Amino acid sequence: MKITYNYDGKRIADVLKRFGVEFDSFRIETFQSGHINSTFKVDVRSQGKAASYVLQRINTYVFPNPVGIMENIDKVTGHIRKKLIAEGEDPQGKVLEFLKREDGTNYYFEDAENFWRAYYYIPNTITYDQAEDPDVLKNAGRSFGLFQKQLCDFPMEELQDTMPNFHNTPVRMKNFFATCERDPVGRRCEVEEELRILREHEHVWSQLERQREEGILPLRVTHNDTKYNNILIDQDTGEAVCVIDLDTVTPGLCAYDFGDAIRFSANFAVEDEPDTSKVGLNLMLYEAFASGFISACRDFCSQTELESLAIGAVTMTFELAARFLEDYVNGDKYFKIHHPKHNLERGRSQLALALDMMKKISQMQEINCRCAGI
Ligand code: GN1
Ligand code: MG
Repeated sequence: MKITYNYDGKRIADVLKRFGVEFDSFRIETFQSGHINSTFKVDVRSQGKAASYVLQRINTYVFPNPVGIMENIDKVTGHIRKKLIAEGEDPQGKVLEFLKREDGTNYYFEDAENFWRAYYYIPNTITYDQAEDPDVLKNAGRSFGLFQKQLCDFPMEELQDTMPNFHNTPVRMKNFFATCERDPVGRRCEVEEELRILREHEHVWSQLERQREEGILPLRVTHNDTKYNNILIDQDTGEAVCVIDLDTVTPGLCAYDFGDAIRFSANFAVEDEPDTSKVGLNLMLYEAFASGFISACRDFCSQTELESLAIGAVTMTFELAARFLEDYVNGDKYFKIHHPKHNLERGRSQLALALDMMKKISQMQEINCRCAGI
């Protein structure tokens, strides 16, 4: 993870004080890997004692109901914490713990555009933007599977739907097609080929949603943003320690979490690789993640759900292709970009990955069956 500093440090330190943290000195680092929120690590010293916090400014364009998100997070982390305690484990460092303000809220509304939250930094952990070690990836898979397992008895109706249709792929596609129709900044001509390919694969990307509507696939509490860098890994042991980035935890399909993780971590290349000849599904990494994830899910998932996981990977990859391309055609309003064609490149890269997955779908299915013992 690349760390640079580009915010007003004093302001960030002042925000941390709003969460009741007192200190004599501070040091700030910026975490760069998320595409949405702004994240800072703040190391403080107070009377010789050191402590570290993670402070995040929530992107209110993407998350118009940040209070709802923080209320959801409070419930979900509370549920996991209780579960760990009931199992005789110490929850510290295994589930995110957000700082509460005097009024009991776990957020600070500085003004309409600046919504903040803070949690205790979990020491000796690291995040990876790319998977290199299959054993570590397997640990991450198990941990994301376990996250669903820990929440499988959570009363889903208590969660506010803060991101309606977040992984409803047909809705995402419709949005992309509609934005292309409007063509607000004259970029549609650059995505004609991608549009054609996405339309051609409707029978693939609409399948999960149809099975959900028909009640074949059940809703569960899912994470919905299972990128490899959304899990903290112990620097020494390679164990997956804690699932982070809980903004999108809402009812979803098991296959969303499996699929999104595969899309990101089992690619030969990075998510935004501009040279699409380098992009493709690495079956060795696929198997590593799948074996971990399925080992945690096979007790509570139906056979149909387990069989939906491979198509989940293809679906999430097509979906991200459409989301990046939609943002490009819409004038780059949603995802942070680092150069003008970034979203176009991301979209094309994801599309190349989805097409490669299509060629490998039966091998993916075989691996999953073997992992699930079916
Ligand atoms: C965003 O914030 P980050 O980088 O974890 C996005 C995900 C995408 C991902 C693509 C709320 O996640 O849905 O899969 O970028 N989060 C939101 O890298 O839209
Ligand atoms: Mg996120």
